Amino acid sequence: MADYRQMWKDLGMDLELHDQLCEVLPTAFGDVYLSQEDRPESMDYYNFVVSEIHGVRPAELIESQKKGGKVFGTFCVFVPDEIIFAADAIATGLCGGSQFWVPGGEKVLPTNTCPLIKASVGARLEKTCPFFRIADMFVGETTCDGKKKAWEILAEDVPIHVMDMPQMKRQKDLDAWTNEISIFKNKVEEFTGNEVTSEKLSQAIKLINDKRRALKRLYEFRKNENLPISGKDVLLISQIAFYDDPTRFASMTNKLCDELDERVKNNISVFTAGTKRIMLTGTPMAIPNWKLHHIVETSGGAVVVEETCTGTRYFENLVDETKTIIDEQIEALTDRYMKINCACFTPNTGRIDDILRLAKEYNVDGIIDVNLKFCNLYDTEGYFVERALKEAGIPVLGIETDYTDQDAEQLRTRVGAFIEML
Ligand code: BJ8
Repeated sequence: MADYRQMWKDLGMDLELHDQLCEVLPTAFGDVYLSQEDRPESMDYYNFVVSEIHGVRPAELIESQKKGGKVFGTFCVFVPDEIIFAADAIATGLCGGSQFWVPGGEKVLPTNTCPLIKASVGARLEKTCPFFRIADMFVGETTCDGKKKAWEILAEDVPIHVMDMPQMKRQKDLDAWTNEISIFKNKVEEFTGNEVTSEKLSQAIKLINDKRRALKRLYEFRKNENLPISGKDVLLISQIAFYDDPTRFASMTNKLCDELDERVKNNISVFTAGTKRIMLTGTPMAIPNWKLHHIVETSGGAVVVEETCTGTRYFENLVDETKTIIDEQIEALTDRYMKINCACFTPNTGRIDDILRLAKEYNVDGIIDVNLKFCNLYDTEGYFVERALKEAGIPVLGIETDYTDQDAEQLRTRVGAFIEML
């Protein structure tokens, strides 16, 4: 990796602690990713992005700040990136996916908070992630109680704007979300000094839709009987989508898809015939959380689709590109975003419909309902998810886990037994 120490120092990072993180990541990546055989050559790009994860992209963000640009850090797929890019600013996902950051979060949060929240707060407060140092403003949302309260703690350290999420999807809730997007637009305009015009918003809608189209194209390959790419690799790509430059990301992902087209023509599969096709559903898997994919794919299974926010919920449904008046464009954003079925809504039956539809589309043999420890929303909703799957005759395994390796062996046994019986 190139030398970024000066940059990290200038960002006020804790270099000593950060060195510890830099030591473990390459080994973890090597074990999980580079050990795979016959990976598509175009994965080199994503390998490079990970190897320079705290270097290349942070340097680009700092470059844009030097030219007067602002960077917004986000934690939820409901925050409309389109508004941010339309104001000539940059959005970057900030969710923490490493156990390394959890103890830092536990210093200020109750232990029984989900690891995603603890890691995100720890990464900021312990000064060990450049993205958390660079973001000029954080954008939170009122999705779950843990996040809501965590924003108040983070707000003591960094400017934060919180979007008020409706809890239901009645017309008045959709109107409320349209209003929230308008408030957010005003905030972003004020903070950046740039107006979000309808032309700019049109361009940004197209920009983010292009990223969604690239991801959708990638996911289509996973419907094939012969799988030209592993689930682990697709997870990595989805995780990188949250912080890479959107134009470059779409172009690199389309390039990879061209290679996958060739693989499909030549019947190349990275799994042996008979490998069981597994869907994961549940809470998001923020980078570098590769735990369950790795266990599944080294236990006789292939992950073929994720009904998660680092999966289909991130890219399904496009924003209508035909609107040219700002109010209508904002309504189009509401239409698209309110189709995301997160467990923070009540009721959330749309998610069950999604899972059943995806199970058919991707021809899955079994589903693992995986939830981060202490996520009350997804854990409770698991009751309906697992019942619906049983009724549909689809085998399901419910799992609760965190970012530690403590349960890895036990999970391996349970996942192995589940795949065995499919
Ligand atoms: S739209 S899933 S990204 S809220 S896992 S922090 S819910 S306690 S991440 Fe999410 Fe938006 Fe929903 Fe998606 Fe809370 Fe649960 Fe933790 Fe969660």
